Amino acid sequence: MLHDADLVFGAGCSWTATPFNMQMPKGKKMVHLTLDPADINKDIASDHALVGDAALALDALIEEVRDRLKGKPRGRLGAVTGKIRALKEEWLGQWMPRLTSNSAPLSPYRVIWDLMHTVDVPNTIVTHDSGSPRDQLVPFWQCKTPRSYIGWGKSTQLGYGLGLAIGAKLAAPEKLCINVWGDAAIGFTGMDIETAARAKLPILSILMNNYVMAAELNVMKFSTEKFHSTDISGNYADFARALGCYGERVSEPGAIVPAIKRALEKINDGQPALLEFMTERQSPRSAEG
Ligand SMILES: Cc1ncc(C[n+]2csc(CCOP(=O)(O)OP(=O)(O)O)c2C)c(N)n1
Repeated sequence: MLHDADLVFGAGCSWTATPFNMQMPKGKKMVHLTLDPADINKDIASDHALVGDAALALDALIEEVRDRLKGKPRGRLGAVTGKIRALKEEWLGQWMPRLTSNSAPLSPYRVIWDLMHTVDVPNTIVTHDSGSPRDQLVPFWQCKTPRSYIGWGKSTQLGYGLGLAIGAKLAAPEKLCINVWGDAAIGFTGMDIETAARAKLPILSILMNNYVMAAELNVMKFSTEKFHSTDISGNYADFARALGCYGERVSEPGAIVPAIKRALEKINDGQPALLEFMTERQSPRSAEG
C-alpha cells in the first residue's frame, strides 16, 4: 500500500530510518505529524509537517476536512479496506503452513500463532526481543487494545524485553505480560527472572531455543567456523525453575497449547513462568513486517 500511495501521512511516528523498520518508499509526497519537532526532516523530508499530539491533531484535521467534504464521505472506504484485506489474506495464506506447522523442532511461527490464540489478547501486553523473535512476532501478533504492544524497533539491546515485561506487569498487574526472546537474548539478562519471582511479578516468558544466534549467522561466518561464536546451548526451563519460576521445555507441536495453559495457571497463582520451545535453527522472515 505504501509503495502504491501518492501521499504518505505518518501520524505519531518518528520516521527514523533504520534497517529494523519498514523501509519507506522514495518520491512520495510526505506529511509528518509528530509530537517531537526534532523528528521533522530528520531522516525523511516532509512536504508538510504538523507538530502536536497525534490524537488532538487528527481530531483537528478531521474537523477541517469534514468542512471541505461538505459532510459527505468520499466513498472510497470499501475499495481501500477491501484491497488491504485481500492483500493481507493472500500474505497470511502464504504463511499459514508455518503458522500451523506440525514439525519438530518447532516452527517459531507456530509457537506465536498458538500463543496468540490461547491467551486473552485484549488483556495482554506483549513485547519481543532483538534477534529473530522480533521478526517472527511483529508481522503476526495482532493487538486488539491500545498500549498492548511494547515495540522497540529502533533499538536492539538483546535481553531488554524481559525488563519491559516486568515493568509492564508492575504498571498493569491485571494484564498478562509476555516477552518473546531467543537463547542469545536470555544470555544477557536471564538472571533477572529471579527478580520477577522474588518481587512476585508473574510474567510469561516465551523462549525460542534454537541453539544458535540465528540472526547473526550470515554476518559471523568466520567466527562461527573458527570459534563457534554463534553456538549456544542450555536448558533454560531448568534454569528458570532454579531461580524460582515455573519452567517447562516444549518439543512437540501438540504440547504447545497445554504448556501455555499450565503456565497461565502458575501465573494466576503469582509465579512467573518461562516456557522453553525447542525451535528450528533458522526460519525465513516476512519481508516487511
Ligand atoms: C547487547 C547486544 N549485543 C549484540 C547484539 C547483536 N545481535 C542482534 S540479534 C543477535 C542474536 C540473537 O540470537 P537469539 O536471541 O538466539 O535469537 P535467534 O536470532 O537465534 O532466534 C545478536 C548477537 C544485540 N542486539 N545486542
